[in-house]
Amino acid sequence: MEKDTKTGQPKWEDGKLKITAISPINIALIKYWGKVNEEYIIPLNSSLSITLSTDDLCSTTSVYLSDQFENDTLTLNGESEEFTTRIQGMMKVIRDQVPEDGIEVEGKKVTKEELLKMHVSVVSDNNFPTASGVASSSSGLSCLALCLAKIYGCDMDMTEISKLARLGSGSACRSLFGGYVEWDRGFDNLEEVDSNLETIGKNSKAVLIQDEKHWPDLCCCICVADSSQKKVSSTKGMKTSVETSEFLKHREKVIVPKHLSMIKDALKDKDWNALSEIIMKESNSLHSVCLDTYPPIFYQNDTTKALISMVHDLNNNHYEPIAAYTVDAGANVFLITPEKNLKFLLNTVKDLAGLSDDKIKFSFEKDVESEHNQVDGDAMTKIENEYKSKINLHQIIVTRVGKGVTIIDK
Ligand code: 2P0
Repeated sequence: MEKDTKTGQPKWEDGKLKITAISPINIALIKYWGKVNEEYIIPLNSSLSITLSTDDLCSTTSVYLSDQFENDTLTLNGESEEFTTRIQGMMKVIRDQVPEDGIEVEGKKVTKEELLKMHVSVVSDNNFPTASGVASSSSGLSCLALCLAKIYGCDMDMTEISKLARLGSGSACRSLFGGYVEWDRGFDNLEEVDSNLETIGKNSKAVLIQDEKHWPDLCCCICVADSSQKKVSSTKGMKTSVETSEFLKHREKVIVPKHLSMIKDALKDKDWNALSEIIMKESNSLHSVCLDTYPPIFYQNDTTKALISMVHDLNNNHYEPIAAYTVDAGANVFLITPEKNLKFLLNTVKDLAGLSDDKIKFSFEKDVESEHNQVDGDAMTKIENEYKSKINLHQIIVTRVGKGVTIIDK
């Protein structure tokens, strides 16, 4: 079992205990869709994601403990929010694991009884707009899980903390590690689930497949699409899929095991040809399940579809794939590409969408080599004619693979 390498400790601030962490979002390359148990948040299938750099998108969460607080509070992006049942569940797990002899912070002892009497205040902010539709649950809940484990002095490594994050939101467990991370569902056969829930709850966890240094040049352009569609939340959407989609059963039995095994090989070998194909087929498989759900769920809009077709056209006109697309429970398109293609890809999408420079967030632009001409002129003219008026974007956020959740000194 890997040991916890995050050394940050809580401190005192105005008589309150405090700890702060920053956490990345992760984008699933093998998608989590469906639960076999809602209470323990046990997924129908294992999934695998790329962790994106906190330099570009992150949640910053501070947890305070004090006997001066009258109740537990949660503030998200400056707004007061209810403590959800899921967060209360996380608190219970943590409070059950407080060490018998309490904790010592900056030379001052706090007994277990004192810790348990204190109320908690959670303050969390994202450095990206909620309106972007980029899901923040993976960063927010992973951040909270690490802060809670640390402030209560629990003896938990990152694997254990991933199980706690999972109880807050399934996909959050994958943000505990950087690089390429699997959420192992925790069981082999569906038949064993009902009678073994507690054991499976202990086995369902994040596993580091390759860290961020293994394949550091994979980048991601997050194409934030205009979407006026009514949004079906992932939690609700995946529940309806479990209840109604026959195709989801095939996905669990056949497609996901195959894609998982292939993607691990592709990552190990840094095989971009193989990786890009699996990423795109997986995304298409998720949205096929959504269409097979009754009533169907439509997350993709015309922009999403145009970007998907455009990627295939670009890839068909190059000796190797230029980019891979992946789409979650929304219209946004995540374009994954090796760094050598990044500027060409970004400029192509930016021009097709008619975006001005102020709509592009690209923090590491100066570290990236300038654009190479990837696709010949005739093919580019065709692509421009085909997609010019079909791509409507709010903004593009450029990022790359990065580290997992980290305690910071704040
Ligand atoms: C994923 N998604 O693997 C998939 C792909 C959306 C599409 O995980 O109910 O917010 O909190 O466990 O984690 C979104 O689902 O759902 C999600 P809950 P979550 O990233």
